[in-house]
Amino acid sequence: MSESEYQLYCFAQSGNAYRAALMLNLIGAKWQPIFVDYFKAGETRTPAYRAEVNEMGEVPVLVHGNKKLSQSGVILTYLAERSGKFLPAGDDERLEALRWIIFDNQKLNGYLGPYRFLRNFAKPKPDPAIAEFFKGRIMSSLGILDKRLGSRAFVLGERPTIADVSLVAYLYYPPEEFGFDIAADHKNIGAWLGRVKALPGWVHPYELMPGYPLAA
Ligand SMILES: N[C@@H](CCC(=O)N[C@@H](CS)C(=O)NCC(=O)O)C(=O)O
Repeated sequence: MSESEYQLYCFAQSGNAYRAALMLNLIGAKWQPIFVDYFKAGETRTPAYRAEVNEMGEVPVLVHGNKKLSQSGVILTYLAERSGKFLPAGDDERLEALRWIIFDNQKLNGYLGPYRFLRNFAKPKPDPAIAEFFKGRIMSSLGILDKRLGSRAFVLGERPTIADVSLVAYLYYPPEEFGFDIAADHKNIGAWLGRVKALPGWVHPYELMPGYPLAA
């Protein structure tokens, strides 16, 4: 029996998993990672993973006792409700957090993650027109987030919530992996990333989750 209260299926290159790993750290939970060999073994695509871990074939998956939760937005909600930390206050904030988490999953990190994958890991390299289309969507969404953060310290207001933990997903990975510098090009996002980074328990994704650097 593990001494950790939580286990998290994850790997270092996954910004989707980083949301859950970061949240566990920020709330001071006792947790341990379970490494998923996504790149070499294609573990998320195996019948065993889909039967025993997640029928959706994705990380992150949070294990808590008999519970197995997937979808980072669900995991963030679960951990916020259990810990009382980063929890939106009241019905209006709860819906507002959900609105930003869905926007993030679909439009911001939902494109940024696959864009980074295509640029750094995909074989064969993608058609440049596809990468350009993704980049256009990403820049539009970054602009929306940057404008939002122009008038508040965190996504919902003056206090960090799960909306922030979701939205930082891929944003701390090195600029070379994207071919553009998100923090430098979007000043409000840059300042907000600094504020999230200053929260007790913050750790970079490559240090927080196993599997970096990639084995040759
Ligand atoms: N919306 C999901 C996205 C999860 C996701 O796409 N995870 C990727 C890794 S970064 C994955 O496991 N992909 C598996 C596959 O495509 O085979 C979440 O936020 O949890």
